[in-house]
Amino acid sequence: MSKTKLILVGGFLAAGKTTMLNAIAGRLTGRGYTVGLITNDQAADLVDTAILTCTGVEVREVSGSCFCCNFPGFMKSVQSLIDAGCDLIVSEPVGSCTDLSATILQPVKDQFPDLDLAPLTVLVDPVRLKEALELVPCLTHPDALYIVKRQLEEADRILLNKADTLSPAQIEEELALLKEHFDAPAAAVSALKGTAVDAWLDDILSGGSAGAHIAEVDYDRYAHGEAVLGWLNAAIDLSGAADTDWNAFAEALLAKLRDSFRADRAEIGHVKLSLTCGDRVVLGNVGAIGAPVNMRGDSGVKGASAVMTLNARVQMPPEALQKAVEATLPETAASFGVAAAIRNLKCLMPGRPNPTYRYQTVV
Ligand SMILES: Nc1nc2c(ncn2[C@@H]2O[C@H](COP(=O)(O)OP(=O)(O)OP(=O)(O)O)[C@@H](O)[C@H]2O)c(=O)[nH]1
Ligand SMILES: [Mg+2]
Repeated sequence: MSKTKLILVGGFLAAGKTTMLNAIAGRLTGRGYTVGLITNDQAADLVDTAILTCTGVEVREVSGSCFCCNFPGFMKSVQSLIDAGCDLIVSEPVGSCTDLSATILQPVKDQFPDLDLAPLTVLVDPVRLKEALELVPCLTHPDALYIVKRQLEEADRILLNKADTLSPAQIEEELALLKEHFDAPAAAVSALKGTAVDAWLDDILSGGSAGAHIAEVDYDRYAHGEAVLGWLNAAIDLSGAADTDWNAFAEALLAKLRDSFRADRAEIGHVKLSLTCGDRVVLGNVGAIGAPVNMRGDSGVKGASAVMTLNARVQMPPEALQKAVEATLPETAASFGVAAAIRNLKCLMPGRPNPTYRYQTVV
């Protein structure tokens, strides 16, 4: 019997991990694999799980802790997907996590030799790369950018994502920067358009060592890089008139949240929502205070009630983040004649990473 393949797709917040998992689920099914996906977050109510469930493949969620700090929980999800018949599993670690080679890949190689681990792929956003290399001014905290650099250092493969937003000359420039600063082979892709995604899959599915590098990580800086981010997950029940325009509501809420964070000069890691009305789903997100709101999913979604999941990772204390959401939500709701009832809300500052395992050497 052939081994189950396990692929980890890392990268900082909003780098495009979930978009990539969404893009490859169908491609891998088309290649004959039975695919399973795993999402991960510090708290429950995940927009990513809602997005990936739409792919139709099996999805598991590890929430309440990152994979590295809950290795048994991660492996339980892997086993559950194997039990469900999956022979290829793709997992997305939390975007603010690094040191995955030491805390996930080495333990998997050591303790689960029956898994065929693919090279660790790390996605990077072109703007974030320039921020991390201090080539552009930014509001992102240097310790958050420290995490971005460690992610790229430990990668077996780097994907410069969102290549569709760059000119050929800009792609060349960014690939040259990656080559100059990091060891792993890098390629430009667009998870959104599917460009160069099959070539990357061909590469990582054909073998190659996984977890070949362990980065030197200063856990004080790493912990601080995570702690500068407030982290909010909420489930919210919405009700209004029978013809409430939920696409417009979602877009207005995200724009208002972004504007409120911009006024506070609190850089956004990622703010995203999914809104379900009957069997239709509205998706939206914003990845920086200077960025436009992106809307995806179904259009023309109207109805009397909806359920919304909201995830926000913003560079501000959790109390301030919660206050901003609790002020913005009723304002937007009122302007649409909507009643918003928060059913579940968790707002936290990620705790110091405390991995289950941290291997010092490559297995
Ligand atoms: N133009 C463009 N946008 C992309 C691409 N890939 C992802 N995006 C956009 O980037 C934003 C973030 O994408 P996600 O896939 O949610 O990013 P993520 O890394 O999973 O984010 P977290 O789970 O919050 O860490 C979304 O608006 C995506 O549509 C791409 O190849 N091109
Ligand atoms: Mg994601």
